[in-house]
Amino acid sequence: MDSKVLVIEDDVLLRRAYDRILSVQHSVVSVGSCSDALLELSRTKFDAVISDIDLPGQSGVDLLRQIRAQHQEMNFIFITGCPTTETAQAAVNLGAMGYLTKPVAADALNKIVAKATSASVSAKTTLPARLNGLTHRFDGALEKLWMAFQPIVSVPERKVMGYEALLRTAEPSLGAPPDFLATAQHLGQLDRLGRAIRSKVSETIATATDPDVKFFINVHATDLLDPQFGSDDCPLVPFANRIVLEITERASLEVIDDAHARIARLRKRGFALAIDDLGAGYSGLTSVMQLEPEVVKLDMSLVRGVDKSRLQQQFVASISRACAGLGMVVVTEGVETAEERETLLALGCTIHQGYLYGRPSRVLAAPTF
Ligand code: G
Ligand code: MN
Repeated sequence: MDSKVLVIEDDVLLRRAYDRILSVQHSVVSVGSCSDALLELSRTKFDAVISDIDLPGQSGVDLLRQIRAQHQEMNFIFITGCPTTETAQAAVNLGAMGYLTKPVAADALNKIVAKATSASVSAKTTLPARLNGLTHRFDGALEKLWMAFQPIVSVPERKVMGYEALLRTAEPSLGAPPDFLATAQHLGQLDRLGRAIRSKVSETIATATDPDVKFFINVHATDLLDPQFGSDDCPLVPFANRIVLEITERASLEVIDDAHARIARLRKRGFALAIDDLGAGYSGLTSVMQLEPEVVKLDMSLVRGVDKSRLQQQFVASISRACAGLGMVVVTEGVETAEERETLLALGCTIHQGYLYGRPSRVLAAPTF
């Protein structure tokens, strides 16, 4: 009994039933929520995961997507009460091994779990072959990479001040950008991905004639380590004075040797700097103070429902006042409703980004006001 199986099912009776059936041949851990599942996965190496699709607060498909980001090779089996083609499609795209419909018969469950756990055991011996498959998918995703552009607007002037470039790929199994990034990291291919992004973005900037329209590009902490980035071979360099590099507040710059010196070199070449996702948690305002960016982007968690929360209003007002006082431009991200727009304007935040003005799109689309 050396195979380990994680069962995720919020219905206590079903959970006990699966546990009982599977415990005969496997060592089983069963949990009732996504957060407990993620906790168990961080502690133990499982050979297979069986998950209900309808979980409280989150769909099993989203959970699988999240787990895939950390555990590329995990064998997944879904159980659902009401099968739809969308969930089936999503499950297949994410590489789920099987799909059972409720009520689940004991022998069907045993059979599919046996298949999953033996796949895991053989994977241990044929890891290079499996990595080959992943590499192949990653190469496909890179080939089918494209960039979406979302407008950033000055609301009082009804003017576009820039576009944020966002990663996309037409390869379905890596369609979610976090999965694509995690796979690049897993395969040690972040440099290749970063270079492909920079090359694609530069093609679009070359077509944009207005020099006042800036391009905001997300920079992964490890991009800073790529010698090509900011060198004469970097396709963004000719456009540097129209580019704002977004460094997320979550990026742990401390792990990068001389990150600050590397950022200083990029600025010397003419790039501006933005702190992304400010207020999403993590290191707080310290990175802003240290990097003195030209732009700060307030995270959408501060914007969502800002019209209804006095606490959020206070946060947004005080952070943006402090940043503006230091000469930084404040962008509020994820503005979706007219109420959020009006509240932000009343708080003095005039530069907005969000679905209210435009979704990310292949072309440099004009925003709606
Ligand atoms: O972490 P970063 O700020 O770079 O993430 C930007 C992400 O936010 C993109 O994936 C983009 O599609 C998404 N996004 C942009 N505007 C909105 C919005 O108004 N609402 C929501 N929910 N997401 C948005
Ligand atoms: Mn961003």
